Formats: sequence, structure tokens, C-alpha cells
Amino acid sequence: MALSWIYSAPLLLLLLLHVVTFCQALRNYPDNEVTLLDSMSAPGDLGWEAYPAEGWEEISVMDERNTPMRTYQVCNVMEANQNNWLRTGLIQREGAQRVYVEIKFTLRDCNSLPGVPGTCKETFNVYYHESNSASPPPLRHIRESQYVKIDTIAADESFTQTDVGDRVMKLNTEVRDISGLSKRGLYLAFQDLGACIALVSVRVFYKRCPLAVLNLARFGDTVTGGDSALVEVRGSCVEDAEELEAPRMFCSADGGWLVPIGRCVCKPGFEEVDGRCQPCRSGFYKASAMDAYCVKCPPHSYSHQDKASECVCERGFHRAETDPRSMACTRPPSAPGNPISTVNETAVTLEWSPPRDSGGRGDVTYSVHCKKCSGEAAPGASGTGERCVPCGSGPHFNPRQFGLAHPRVLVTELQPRTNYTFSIEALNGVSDLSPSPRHLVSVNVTTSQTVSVIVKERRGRDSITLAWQAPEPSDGTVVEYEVTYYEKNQRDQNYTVLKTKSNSMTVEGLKPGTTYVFRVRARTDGGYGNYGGEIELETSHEDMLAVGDPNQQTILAVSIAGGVVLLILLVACFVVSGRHCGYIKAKQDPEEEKMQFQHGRVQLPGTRTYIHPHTYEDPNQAVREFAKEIEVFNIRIERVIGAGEFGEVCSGRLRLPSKREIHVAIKSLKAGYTEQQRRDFLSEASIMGQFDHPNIIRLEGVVTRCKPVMIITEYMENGSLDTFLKKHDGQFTVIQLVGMMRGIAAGMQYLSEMNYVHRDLAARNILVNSNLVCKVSDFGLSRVLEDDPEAAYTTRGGKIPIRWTAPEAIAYRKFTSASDVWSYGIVMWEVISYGERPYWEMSNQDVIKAIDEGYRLPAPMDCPIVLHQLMLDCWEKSRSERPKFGHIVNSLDQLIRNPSALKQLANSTIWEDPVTPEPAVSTVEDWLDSIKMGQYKEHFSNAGYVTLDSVLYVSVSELGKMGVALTGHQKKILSSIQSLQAQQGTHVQV
Ligand code: ACK
Repeated sequence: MALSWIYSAPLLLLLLLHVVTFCQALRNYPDNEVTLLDSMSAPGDLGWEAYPAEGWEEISVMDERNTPMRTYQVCNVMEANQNNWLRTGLIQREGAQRVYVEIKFTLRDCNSLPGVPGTCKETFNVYYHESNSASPPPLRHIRESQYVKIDTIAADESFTQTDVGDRVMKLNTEVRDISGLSKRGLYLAFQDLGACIALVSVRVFYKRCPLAVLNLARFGDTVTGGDSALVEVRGSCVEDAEELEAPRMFCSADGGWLVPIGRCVCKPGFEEVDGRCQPCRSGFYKASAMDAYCVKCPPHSYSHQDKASECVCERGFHRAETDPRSMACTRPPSAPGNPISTVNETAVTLEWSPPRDSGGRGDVTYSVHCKKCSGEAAPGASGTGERCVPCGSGPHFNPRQFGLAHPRVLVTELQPRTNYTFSIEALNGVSDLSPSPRHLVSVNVTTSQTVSVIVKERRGRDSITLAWQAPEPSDGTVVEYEVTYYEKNQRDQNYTVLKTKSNSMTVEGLKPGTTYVFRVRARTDGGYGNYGGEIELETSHEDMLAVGDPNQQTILAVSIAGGVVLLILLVACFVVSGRHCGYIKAKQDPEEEKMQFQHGRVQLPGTRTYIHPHTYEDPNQAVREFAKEIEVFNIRIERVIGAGEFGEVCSGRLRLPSKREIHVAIKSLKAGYTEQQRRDFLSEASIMGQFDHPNIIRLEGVVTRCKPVMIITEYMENGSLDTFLKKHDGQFTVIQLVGMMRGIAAGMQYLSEMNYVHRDLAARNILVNSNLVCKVSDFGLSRVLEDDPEAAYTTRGGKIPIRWTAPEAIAYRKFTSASDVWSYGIVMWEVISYGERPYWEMSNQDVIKAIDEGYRLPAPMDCPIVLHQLMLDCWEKSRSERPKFGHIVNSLDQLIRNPSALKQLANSTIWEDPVTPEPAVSTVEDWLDSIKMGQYKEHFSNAGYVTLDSVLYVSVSELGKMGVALTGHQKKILSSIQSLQAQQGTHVQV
């Protein structure tokens, strides 16, 4: 021992001092690591036990800040049969099931020590022992079998004496993990078998996902799972927020949060500011949790206090129960104007003009109140000389008495020669809420006598004699009768009016064998009465008498009855068809059965339907309805990020009054556009503005009042999904990829429920934000035709992105949510293959042919079988057999909850040979040969990977460093390493 110490101690110490300075800088650990033991920060003796005494030795050194630091060293290289143990105290595991051991050490190269025997080692072993007790048996009784070996540790960098002289620091850092822990704590033990080692620091830590707030949900500190399974964590909404969809996230084994699902939203009266819910200021309100922001109180209302979920109406103004909270408060209408009555015997037509002030509402109706008045003074009434009583049920109002939509009513069945007073009232949806007296306008009417009914006639060759009943004497004195007639079917050209004081008349000079229509009315001193109905009479061909011919009367009655029935039918048809005029239901494309659009937002309860901008006669109206106009001075453009179909795409900032500044993307319409181009450009905003879903790109607003015209959307830091995946080839876990797919499927489920068919779903049209949340974008109307570089002309003339499109959509433009599902399957394939081009370099024609013959894309490399099966389901030829988006979301959720289902990988068809090595391989060379990667033997041996065990922890970056540059080869080697790990029982991470 003495000999070894003389050799090495000063060298080690010298080295340690430098290393210490270096290590100080490393004490800031990531916030997802919780340290259980850190030998460098121990205030006093570490108290570790060493055996035998001449083995490991504690050395205290001072760091730069004069803080003592404990290290252990051993260097008994001159003597054989060394077995030196060093054991830590009990390290409490604090609930962690998996802990990591990070060892920093230096190790001397045996060749650099002159005269050392061949027993000199360049490795040491690390063990652990789980225990509930803080007083373990003394180390001298240690039995290796009680300890579990973690690993044999070798230095990546050993040092020689010359190095020390040159002050070259060669500090090795090795990290190993121990999983499946269940007892109170563990001991670590270091076994030296004859090497020259200094343990500079030993740190034991576990990983946790640190507290995070996302989508207004708080996810607490979470200890990672014991194996590679994800820990599902239910988030709780931040203060003043409520759940929209249960917020969940998954804590991964490396302490990262993955796959945010669900979200919270600020309660009514609160809005989101910097991840918190803040109360609406006075004068503002937010009615529903689903609304994004507090908005100004509508006209004639106010909120004096914070947190208002609705604004209170000013005095004299009201809000009807069914009025949306965003509507201005309104008041009852003023009285109708200019009433006019037209009396027709015992019927009267009343007409008036609408009120000057509708009260701010569009639902004005009218009611007509009827009073019958006699000439005597009412008991108790003074001065009027009239007594009026309600009309009761006698008169008939057409179309109705109350709730008239138009300012007109016909009142029939009034009593003859009677005075009536009609009071007309205008009402609206808040009239019942107003305590103020109603405003009425009145009109007085006097009815006249009853009709004159023709009772007898006589027909001659060129004359007809009529006789009719005289009115009742009470109807007044008849001044004269008026007889009107015309030749049937010639009314418009000619009709004749004759007058007589008698109640019969012979009309002469008629054509023989011709039908005439006659009407008679009486004029009394009260005015003209009603016609008593029409009668058709035909002159005879020869002279003959036909007085009161019962057959003729029957025919007349039948014809009148027939006419009435016809009229009723016509009226009924009119009423029924009138009901249908409430909304227009149209199809954007006759081939597109699901795209039904409703104008005026007539919707089935509980459903929301996308309204196509073309449904509006004026497309600007659609933009006004669905997109918020933003003042240009609220926007700050920062840089150009790409080119769109209509102009540049920039990133920038949007600051709306009393809102926090947000990062936005700005699409602008280049100068010199046509009106059609402007409409097409803005149609994307009219469509996007109707959607509100975490996986659909959110529209912030539009600038249309000044040039250039712009569409402002939320900013997606990672740009489009295809480019993003290519840039990060192979860098995500399968769970992360499944999380992305789940997001896209949820967005598509929402669109399909809105009856919106996307038609161009592809990774290039998905945007990714900084949290890896994927959002569906690109809703322009002309996009499939013009914008998409992938779109190609089909034989039927349409332009379609062939590789992403379902066969029925290519063949006969049958675009439906089921064809979107097909495209979704292609997007899944793009995601798993990190942005590979579907069907590689096959021509479009070959793709169409291959699909028709039943060929489908094979599973990409490393693709779990379940995911490929889901893709194949999306690519069912019969569209009714494809899954719905809701089903896809559920399937992906299940996989996220139970990732073990993702472990079984589909056989890669890209390589002919299996990547699993022959069971017999035992050397690195044999292994590389077995996977046809023999060309890298030298790379591995140069990098020091000489045993099969040593390759088990090779990472992608190490492969890169050793010169394995091709991504495909890296994947092949890593995939085979996974198989080796599985064969050796080492844990395989998903
Ligand atoms: O792949 P990228 O970076 O993502 O390049 C295209 C480019 O603009 C032309 O479309 C990017 N882009 C479009 N919309 C957005 C957005 N909302 N946030 C961030 N980048 C966007 C897209």
C-alpha cells in the first residue's frame, strides 16, 4: 500500500484540485433531478465505511471557495489480490422507484505506472443493496451475493503521469440507473480489485417532472415511474378556471412532460393572462367559460364591478331571457303610426306604419285590441257620450289578433252598423319586462249593412234577369244597388257596372251561349255594402226560361265550394312553404354529401355546423361575422417566415387594447390582387374563425380596412410538421409521436363533427408549437386547386394531392370525412417515418394503380404494429369501413395510457434481413456482420467498443461521433442494440 501511495497520492491530489474547480461549476443540476446524495456538497465527513483499512481512503480537499470537499481514493496497484470495499451510508429513496448514480472519477493508466505488475486494473465495480435499516452489518462481513452489481466501470479517459504534469484534466463521468426500488433506502458499494482510482464525486438522484402549468392546468411535481411506463397525471385547474376537458399529461421516465390532453378555461368573469385567470375589469364582462376574453359591455349596459359575467342594463332598458349576453340592452318600441281603416260592410282592414323606434330590436310584433261602442254614455264615464265594452270572441282577425308580424289585419264578422274602436300596440321581446305604460294608437270604425244575395235569375238568348234580397231595414235605407258583370275569363279587359233602385234588373245586349259573372251590392246612407258573392250564368242558345234552375244552383254551389277548397289548398301550401323560408340549406358541391351549410345559423340543438362562406351572397359579410377586425397599429411585423399562396407569411406581435401581447403569424395579400383573389384569401379567415379547438389553428383576426389585407393567427413556433419531423429525424420517443398523432386526430374529429371536410390533410398542413402540440391548418378555399405543390391534375380535371387522397375522391371527387380519414392514415405514416415522402419516388399514376390493386404503404422503420394496423384501417377501400376520427382518438388515448402495446414493432419491410442478431453472436464483429453492418467494425473498435456488453449503451450521438453518419444505418444499429438489450434482460425504453 505504502509503495502505491508514494507513487500516486500527490498525482491524484494535484489532479483533484483542478477537477474540483471544474466540478463546482457543475453543481447546478437540472430542475427535473432531485438529489438524494451528493458527496461534493456534504458538509462534514461522508462517514462512508471502507474495508480493509489500507484500501479506500477519504481525502479532504478545499475547493476554490475554500469549502472542504470529500473524495475517496485507492491506488494499491503494486499488490495482487486486492478486494477493497467502500460503502455509503443509507441513501433514503424518498419514494422514487428508479434512481440514478452519477460517478465522477479519475483513473490512472496502468502503463503509465512504471514497474506495476500485471495485476494492475483499470476498472472498478459498483453494487447496491436495498435495506430498511440504517445500521448495516459491518463491511468486513460483506458478502457479494447480498449486493446487486450495477456495473463494472471503466474510464473513458485514463490519465498518465505526463498528463498530470501538463495539467490536463481527465474526469470521467458515468451514470447508471437502478430501478424497481421498494425498500426505505439503499447502500452503494464500490469494489476496487487493484486499480488507481479517485472518486471525485458520487451523486444519487431521481428524476421527477417538475411542477408545470399548461392550458390553465397545474401539474404537480411528479416522481417518474419505476420502469419506462409513463405516469399519467391529472392536472388541476388554476384558480378561477374550470375544466373544459379533464386536463392530463404524462410524466416520462426522463422527467419530461408529454402529450398534454384536455384543458381548463377561465370561468365566466375571468380571462386568461399569462397562464392565469384574471377578473374582467369594470365595464367589461365574459359570459361563458368558452369565450376567450373579457369584452366591453354592450350598448345600454354596464358593469361596475370586476369579474362580471354579464352587464346590467341601464334604466329603461332590458334584456330578454333568450337574448345573448353580448346583445345591447333594448327597450319597448314606440307606438305604431298612421293607422288607416278600410271598412267593407261588416269587415274592416286595418293598416298602420311600424313604430318610429323599434327599441333596438328586430322582433317587433303587433296586437290589436277591439272595443265595441254604443252611443250612450258609459255608467260613471263622463263626457265621452259613448259606452265601450271589449268585443269578446265575436270578431275574427286574419291572420290573427295578437303577435302580428306585419302591420296589417283584416277583421271580419263584425256586427253591422256598429262603432268599434281598435287600439293597435307595437310590442317587442322586452315589452313584458317594462313597467312603463304601453304606447297605443287607436282607430274608430263604423260597419255598414250586410250583403245582397242573388236569389233568382232568368236567362234569355242575349239577356239575363237577376233578382236579389233587400238588406234588413236595420241596415239602413238603400239608396241604390250596383250590379257588376263581365264575360267569364275576360275580366281584365272589360267589366260593366249598372245601377238600379229596384231589387231586380234585366241585363241586355249579351252574347248568346256565353257565360257571364255577376255581383250585386247595395249602397245605403252608411256607404257601400259587401258583394254577396259571384254567380256565373250562361245565356241560352235559343230563347228559353231557366228561372231558379236547381241544377244551375247546384253547379254554382259546387264551383264555389271547389274554388274555396282550391283556395284553402293554395293558402295551406303557401303557409307550409313559408315555413321553409326560415333558412336556406344548400350544398357547396353536389358531390359532397356531408357539406351542408346553413345560413343564418339555424342549427339543430346541440350541434354546430360549419357555414361555408359561399353561402353568403356577400362574402365580406362572412368575414365580418366570423373574423374580428384588427387595427393595423396593434400589429408589429418582425420577420418573414415563408411564402403563402397569396403573399408573404411573417411572424410578429399583436397587442390588443387591455390584452397581453401575443406572438402571431401574419399572412398578407400581395398588391395587385383581383377582387376574386381577395375573397378567396379572406375565405380562409371566415372558415378558420368558426373553429375553436386546441388542435385547430386559432384565428386572431383580420385587417381588411387598410392595405395590405392580412390574416392574423396564433404563432406556431415549430412551423409545419413535415419540415419539423425531417429536422428532428429519430429524436422523439414513440409516445411523443403518438401524442402528435392524437392531437391531429382530435382536431379532425372536431372538424368532422362540424361537417367540415378538409380535403388536404397532410403533414405539410399541420403546424407544431413549442409544446409539440399539432394543429390542423390551411383552410383556404382555393388551396387544393392552387396552393398545394403536391396537387396534381386528375383525369376529371380537378387538382388533387394524389398521395394523400382516398381513391374515391381521386376517381369521382367524393370528398367526405371518410376521405379525410384516409389522408389521416398517410399523415400517421409521415409522422412515424419522420417526414418521409409517401410512396417515395413512385409516380402519381403508379400510386393510383398500386392502391387500386390493393397495395398499401408498409410500416415505416420502428413502427409499432398497432399503429400500422390503424393506418391500414384508415386505408380501407370501402370508405364506410374506415374508422371515424372519434374512434382513432380513443385508440391513440389507450396506447398512451398503456404504452406496452407499442413495444411490438412491425417487421420492417425496408430491410430484407431481420435486425435481430443470431443468438450465437458473442463478439462485436459477429454482431455487426449478422446485421450486415460489418463495414463499421473498425469504427466500433477504434471507439473502444470491444465487447458486446459495451455496445449496449451506445447512443445515437455516439454513433455519429464514431463516424456512422447515415441515419438509416444508425437506426438499424440502434434497433439491433434494443434487441440485444432485450436478450440480456436490460430494460428497453420505449
Ligand atoms: O414550415 P414553415 O416554417 O411553417 O413554413 C411555412 C410558411 O409559414 C408558409 O406557410 C409557416 N407558417 C404558416 N402559418 C404559421 C403559423 N401560424 N405559425 C408559424 N409558422 C407558420 C409555415
